[in-house]
Amino acid sequence: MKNLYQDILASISQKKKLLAVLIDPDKMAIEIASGFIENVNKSIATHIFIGGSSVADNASEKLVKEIKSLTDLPVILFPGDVNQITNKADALLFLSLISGRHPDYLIGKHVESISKLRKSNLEVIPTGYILIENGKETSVQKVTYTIPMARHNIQAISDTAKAGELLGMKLIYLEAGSGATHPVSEEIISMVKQDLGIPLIVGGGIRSKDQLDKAYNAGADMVVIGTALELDESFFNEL
Ligand code: 1GP
Repeated sequence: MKNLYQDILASISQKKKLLAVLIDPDKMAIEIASGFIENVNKSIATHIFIGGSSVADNASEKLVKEIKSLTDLPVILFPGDVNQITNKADALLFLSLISGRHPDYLIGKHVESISKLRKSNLEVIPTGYILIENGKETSVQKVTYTIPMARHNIQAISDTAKAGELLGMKLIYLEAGSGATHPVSEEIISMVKQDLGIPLIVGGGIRSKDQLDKAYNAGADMVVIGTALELDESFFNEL
């Protein structure tokens, strides 16, 4: 069986930068998936993430199944809730919202998901998920009733990421939120990265090649782009 986490580590040690295209099953109709995935396949994308804040039961499974038939790229679940977990994907980001203090998103949903995970052969990748204030309220904030971390309090963000690593998490995801006004700043990315021994994912509000390069140069190992590609597929060409 493939080990996607080991592949991520190997790519990073070869100084390769990774790009995940995020697809929200709530926003992508199955009928248009094939045209979109054709563009993903031709692009520099290395991974496909599937997930959203609130997705109808079975929508995630149907979309993952369709996408798996259209691409060889690894398909990783980035679920907003337990109902988005499907065995049809390759791996699952087992997200713990460590920027917040809501027990459901720190451990509760994880316990709820175990009966599903016991029966699946998904690769489970524990991921510390850190929501950072971006200028407007995001859906993660609304759904989880948690407060994002203040942008200016970089030390606290870095301490939170390090605590996640020391708790045994294998990835840290700095999230500005889908459609964020301000992506996570280079200053935050670089300070978090300096002190981190595990791969760093950055996402939220990245809309240009310049912003993508800045995130990479500041230390992001993987960048996630959703909204910009959803709204305008010609952005694939720019990338
Ligand atoms: C959201 O980080 C991802 O969870 C991607 O954000 O949709 O703004 O690209 P965008």
